[in-house]
Amino acid sequence: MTRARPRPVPAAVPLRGTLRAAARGRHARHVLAAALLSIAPLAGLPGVAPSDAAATETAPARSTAKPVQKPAPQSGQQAAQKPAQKPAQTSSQTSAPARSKAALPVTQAADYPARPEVRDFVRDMVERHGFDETALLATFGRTRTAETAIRLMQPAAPGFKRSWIAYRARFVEPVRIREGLRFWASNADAVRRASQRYGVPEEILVSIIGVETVYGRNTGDFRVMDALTTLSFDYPRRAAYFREELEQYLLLAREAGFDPLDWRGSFAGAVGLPQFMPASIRRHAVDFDGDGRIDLRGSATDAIGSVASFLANHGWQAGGPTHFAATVEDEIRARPAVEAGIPPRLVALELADLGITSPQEIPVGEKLSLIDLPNGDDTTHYVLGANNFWVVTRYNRSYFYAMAVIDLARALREAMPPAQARARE
Ligand SMILES: [Ca+2]
Repeated sequence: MTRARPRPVPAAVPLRGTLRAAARGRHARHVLAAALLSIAPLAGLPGVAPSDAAATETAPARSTAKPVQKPAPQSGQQAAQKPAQKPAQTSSQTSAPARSKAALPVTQAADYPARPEVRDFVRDMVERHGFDETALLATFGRTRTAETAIRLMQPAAPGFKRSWIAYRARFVEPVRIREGLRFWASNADAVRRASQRYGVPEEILVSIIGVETVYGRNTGDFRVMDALTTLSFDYPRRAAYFREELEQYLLLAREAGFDPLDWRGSFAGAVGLPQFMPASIRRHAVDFDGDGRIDLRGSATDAIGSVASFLANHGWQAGGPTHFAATVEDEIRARPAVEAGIPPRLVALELADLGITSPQEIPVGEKLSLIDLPNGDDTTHYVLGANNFWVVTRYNRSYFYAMAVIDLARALREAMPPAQARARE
């Protein structure tokens, strides 16, 4: 019998626990850095982001995915871990954190214009989008191979055991809660306006930006052009996805009038406070501060509005639940529900047939999915994901990620109700 309800939010996650988690983690260095961030909040160490390693393995049937925000890893369902990133200054930050060695991408010279597949790509951009062939080849001539990006894209080592508790502790932690409250208070109008316009709770918007970049501190130090080109042409497993993103990025650069080599982002090419991939910028980002341009790197207001727009465009139901507590009688009997994947498809009666119930009242007809949150060799936690849980996984396909966003949101909400946030403004 396993019973899992969202764990109560600890008042403070002990640093030591985070360090222990770091020692276990595949991206130990980054976790460690995040832990250190709580000692020296402005030291500029890279944050940790959801890792596919921490989140995958089960639940294969996730094929109904709409375009995702983050590149899904090789297994096809869980999003890539986020890169080691460089802190960036944003309008909401008063201090500019120092650079960290750990966050610096390692690159090497490459002769991309000489490669036939790159020339094919360029020719295609010329034919379909009217790019200047010589100019685009020159851009590729200045592009370097981001070796770190390839390394960070590697899937988890076989035998790696995910731990939801360790993963959660990286995100629902004192620095993000403290900085989240600060960000919420100093952007109270934008957060409220975005919530009202798009129907997404304020704390979810604040939480996502915290999980992604610790409110702009860790937006990435990779040249986006290097990252996307490397993953398009030197990482075959994800080449199709990244070539699309590279195409979108070049279109974006042309539309917005910047040099593609100027922008920095994550190892996967995600940009700004909310870490949008180029296709998502073009499709979902909004100019929410009304200055006539979309700026996810410098405008917290644009970032907030864009996160809300993204979630609304992916089907967020205003006022709807994210999840319910689950009681699983027998894990083997419940297995078909886990294997059915994240998309909510099962109603309470169908779940009951598999020995899955909830201590909470579930509305009749509510479609749910059974989310398993393993803890290494310890007891697996379960929740019942509703539509809005699914929508968060469109931002990053990892359901560990989605649950962490939801739990951090709850911690933020409990720590500061919006009325208080407004009063503090
Ligand atoms: Ca703007």
